[in-house]
Amino acid sequence: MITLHHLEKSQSIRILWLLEELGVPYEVKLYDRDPQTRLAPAAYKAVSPLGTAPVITEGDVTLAETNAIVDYILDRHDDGRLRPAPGTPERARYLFWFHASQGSLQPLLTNKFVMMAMTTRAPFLFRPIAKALVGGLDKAFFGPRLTALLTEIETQLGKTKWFAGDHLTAADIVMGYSMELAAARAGMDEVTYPNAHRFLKQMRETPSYIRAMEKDGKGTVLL
Ligand SMILES: N[C@@H](CCC(=O)N[C@@H](CS)C(=O)NCC(=O)O)C(=O)O
Repeated sequence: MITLHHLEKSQSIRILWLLEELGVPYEVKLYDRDPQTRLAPAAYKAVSPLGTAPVITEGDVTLAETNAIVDYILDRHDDGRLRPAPGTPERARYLFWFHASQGSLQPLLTNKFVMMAMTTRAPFLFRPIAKALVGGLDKAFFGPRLTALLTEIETQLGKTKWFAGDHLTAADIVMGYSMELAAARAGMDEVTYPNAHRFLKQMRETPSYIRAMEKDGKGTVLL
């Protein structure tokens, strides 16, 4: 049986949602973040090869990296519902959003968050320098890339109910966490991005997502 090692307020929520959506038998072990560093605790790092969440174990297999875990689970437990078949119009959209989530959006959001934390945690005298540096990086690199992605998200969700089409797929499951993060911390507001917020509402009302959130018990985004 799959064991999901679930770190609170982390990307691991996607795996919990996926397992609930598939109705696969699984076990979940809950871990709190280290109260000081807000990183994964030592017990978690002992399980995860990269020290990061999510990670699953099943028999001799230990697997980290969100999208590797999603594909591993889908390979065994999905009949094609959550991963559109090759050759269908949904397939290209599915592949794009499934990979854009972990290849582009999530790294941009994580880097932005780390940079913001740097400005508040830097020693007092260095804070103005840190702020100027981070502001410059954001203006030249992170800001434009993030805006381009959020604009593309808004356009896509203006055309289709879910990211790949009319039905929920694993692309929505991986995008979901990043969308919550973008709304909470990266300026994806309801006025500029109404379709994105329509997606978030729809996701939060999905029964399998509600069940995952109940098992998680903490809420998704680290603030
Ligand atoms: N690319 C990795 C990123 C994993 C990652 O950075 N996870 C964060 C949780 S949102 C984490 O483990 N943070 C705690 C830590 O670094 O100790 C994936 O998709 O699994």
